[in-house]
Amino acid sequence: MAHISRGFRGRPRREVDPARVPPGQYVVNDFPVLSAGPTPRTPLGEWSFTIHGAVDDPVSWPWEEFESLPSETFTVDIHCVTKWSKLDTRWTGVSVDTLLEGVTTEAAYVSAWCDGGYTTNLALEDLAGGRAWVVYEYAGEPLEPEHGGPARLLVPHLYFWKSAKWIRGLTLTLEDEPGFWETAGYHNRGDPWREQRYWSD
Ligand SMILES: Nc1nc2c(c(=O)[nH]1)N[C@H]1C(S)=C(S)[C@@H](COP(=O)(O)O)O[C@H]1N2
Ligand SMILES: [Mo]
Repeated sequence: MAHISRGFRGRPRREVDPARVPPGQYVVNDFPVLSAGPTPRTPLGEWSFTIHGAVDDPVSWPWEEFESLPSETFTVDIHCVTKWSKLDTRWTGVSVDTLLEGVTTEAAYVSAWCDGGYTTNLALEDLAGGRAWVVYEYAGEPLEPEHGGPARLLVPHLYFWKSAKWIRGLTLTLEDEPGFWETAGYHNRGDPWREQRYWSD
């Protein structure tokens, strides 16, 4: 009689709730690195985070001040347009709501800019309401340079290219200004649940 063994072929995979996986995506356990260029390494002493553009008063925090802003630790799922999704990723950082608290603006759009020159555009609405953060810790450790350290934008409800690594600031704008991938043909908003991958979607 055959002995049915559950086997020891590596760690058992956790059951994935299909309702958590957007259309066309598959779940990965590793954390792929996707960068359009080399990894910048800006010393913390030269790092600051700036909000400017169509605002009454621009604001800027050097690293030590940024780090002491009220932070949140939270667990979210992330979805890359190249079709991998990673569930239950844990981050620590500052909510964009907190960063925008003192900011008066007529702007409806934001361009996130980074060391290295990458940009991505978002509706201000998509950064507000507790759905976007500037994070500096992943899984309880300082964010690795390859994944955007010292700090990256995290907008988990949109495809991961909107989560700009090595972020240094937000420019608030009256008109929407497509960023690096958006100019190259990717969707302007990138909602994974609507599978908004390319312009034509
Ligand atoms: N500055 C910058 N941010 C970036 C990118 C980049 O090339 N440069 N790539 C984007 C893309 S396409 C993805 S999928 C994620 C990848 O993040 P990861 O390398 O931490 O997985 O970062 C996004 N943010
Ligand atoms: Mo991506």
